[in-house]
Amino acid sequence: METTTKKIGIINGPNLNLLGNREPAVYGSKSFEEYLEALQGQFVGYEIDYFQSNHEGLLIDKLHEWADEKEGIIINAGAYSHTSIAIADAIGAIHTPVIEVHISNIYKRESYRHHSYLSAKCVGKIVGLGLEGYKLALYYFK
Ligand code: CA2
Repeated sequence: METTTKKIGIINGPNLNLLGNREPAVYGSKSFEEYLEALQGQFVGYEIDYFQSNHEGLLIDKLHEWADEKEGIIINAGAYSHTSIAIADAIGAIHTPVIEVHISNIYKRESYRHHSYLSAKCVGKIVGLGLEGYKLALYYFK
């Protein structure tokens, strides 16, 4: 019997490497690597690749690289979501469906976090559900 693997990429942007270390009241107390390990156990038959960078251009390079490789991409571009037309353009330029995730409820926070340049280029967006947002996005790609 033939088995297929679903290839999904998760991209986290600036400061998300600090998850689990600081601001647990806003972002929780688990590192993303810990969370990802648990996710990988729950999503058998998935190949989930993870990339984090604090640099805008590297996030764009990864979107280009994964465009033909992945069936779906989940992105939390952090604060670049609110500023980066370049990342929005990169998402708009690829055919792979992209889901935007935010750990916190950006609409309950400062008004400058309410707008994301990425949202209109993504198939959908999940906000405010903590790290579980990434899991829900994975279900979409099932
Ligand atoms: O809620 C989200 O996921 C955000 O994308 C997180 C970004 C923020 O700029 C967005 O407005 C909303 C910030 C990520 C910072 O992550 C930290 C994690 C732990 C400690 C400090 C920062």
